[in-house]
Amino acid sequence: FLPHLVASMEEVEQTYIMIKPDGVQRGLVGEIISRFERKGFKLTGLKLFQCPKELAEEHYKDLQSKPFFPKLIDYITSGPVVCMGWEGVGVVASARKLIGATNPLNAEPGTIRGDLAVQTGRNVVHGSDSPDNGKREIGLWFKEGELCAWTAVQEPWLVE
Ligand code: IDP
Ligand code: MG
Repeated sequence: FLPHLVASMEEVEQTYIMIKPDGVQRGLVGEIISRFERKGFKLTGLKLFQCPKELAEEHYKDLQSKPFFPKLIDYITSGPVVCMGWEGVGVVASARKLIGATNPLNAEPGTIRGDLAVQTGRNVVHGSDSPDNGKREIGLWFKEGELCAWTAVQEPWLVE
């Protein structure tokens, strides 16, 4: 292993990515996971999960006052979601770019929402909006022992 070729720990971030119930129902799980894999990020946690209402409300607590909040909670709890932790240099902002704009009609082609979704209320995937929220959300959705710290053999070929 070549530690001198690996990015300093400060540059390495964690983000919480979730395939929403529409993504699972539409059979897009593999397609979405592969986009983060191919980019070069490292999966640290992965599970299929039926989200309880309380957790959905906690996750989206900043949007509590929005008129669409009750519908958002119904949507997120309407079927299983795929919960993921992803790690990498700049992973938080990069994942948001891979995901695309909140409204899929405004999302660029080549992004997940731009290629695979139509409406804001069915936009197939979530990604944390800051490194702090990445840590917070991973802590919210995963229990201790559900995450793996591991070394990917490709790391020195991705980060100098
Ligand atoms: P983001 O997912 O791109 O970060 P946020 O503004 O954080 O977007 O909103 C969280 C989620 O709430 C969106 O992904 C979408 O599912 C839902 N949402 C946001 N705005 C609307 C709206 O105007 N109508 C219906 N759902 C919305
Ligand atoms: Mg958001």
